[in-house]
Amino acid sequence: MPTSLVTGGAGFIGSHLVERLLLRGDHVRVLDNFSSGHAANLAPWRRSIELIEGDLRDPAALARATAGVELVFHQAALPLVQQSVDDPAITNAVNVDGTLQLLLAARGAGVRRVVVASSAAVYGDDQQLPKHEELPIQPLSPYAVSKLATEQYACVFARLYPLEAVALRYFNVFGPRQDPRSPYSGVIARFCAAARTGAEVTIFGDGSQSRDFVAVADVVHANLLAGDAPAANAQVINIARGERTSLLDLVRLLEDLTARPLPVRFAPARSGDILHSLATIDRARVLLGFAPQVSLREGLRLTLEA
Ligand code: UD2
Repeated sequence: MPTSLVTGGAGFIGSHLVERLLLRGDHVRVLDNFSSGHAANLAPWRRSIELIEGDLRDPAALARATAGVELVFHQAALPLVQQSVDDPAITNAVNVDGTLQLLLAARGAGVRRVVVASSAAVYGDDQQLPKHEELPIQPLSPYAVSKLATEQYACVFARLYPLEAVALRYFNVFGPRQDPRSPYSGVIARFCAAARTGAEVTIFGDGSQSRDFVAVADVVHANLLAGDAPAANAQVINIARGERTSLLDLVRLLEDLTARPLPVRFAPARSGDILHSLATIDRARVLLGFAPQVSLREGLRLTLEA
């Protein structure tokens, strides 16, 4: 039974990865410092996994976490754009240095492949749509810089050393267990939480802005494919659904699913907000054999039910 390590396994995407890796029969180890992850996310599988409470900045924790591991799924990071603007040094220490230390530990432990999580944030607000991986990148926040460094370090390690690595550029991921409580939580987490109780939602701007929303189950599926696909080594790959949906359409879909109106308050657009985001997922199709399985409607239904 191969051992897979999920860093950030107590987080939203990480905990879904843990669940799927256990289902396919892997021995699963989690490294998490619970800075934004929650023990509750792992509760159903707590007895089936090895949990290391530790930090990416701690070489001893990384050595323990990577020992005997074949595959690493690196989801741990400081995820908030605004936090990175307020304190770039800590974002760099965790997301950049932490990733470098993890790659070094993985190399030292003889890990076969590391799959790292990057973000569509690296594209900045380039107006060209859809975003494909060859577009000029334009990070607009220290967070985006840290994700760019993450993917570049992964690819450089794959070229220099006997360690395979793949970087996945996630677009707007949504699904059960995404924390709706922070003001910076994803829009779907917030709108689904409101739709369950009939509470009001706030749309920043006129609601015509659109995103390429991808269900967490599809992101997990892409990770599993990226763990094995030979042609994916040293590549950066968009992970999205390849369709965009406006916030107004999102509200209509939620109203339809819950069979009741969702009250909307309009507020001024957030500064720094981009208008539209859409990915081309041709590279994921070709290199990973990836095809999204979960429609937005089905993904919303699952999120509402959770
Ligand atoms: C996503 C990522 C972020 C960063 C960024 C880079 C998520 C959750 N966030 O931010 O980490 O990578 O992309 O471009 O994936 N909105 C509302 N009402 C709300 C919440 C949001 O109108 O209550 C709007 C928001 O102003 C934006 C849109 O919804 O226009 C999507 O917001 P988001 O925070 O879900 O995601 P995004 O794309 O800004």
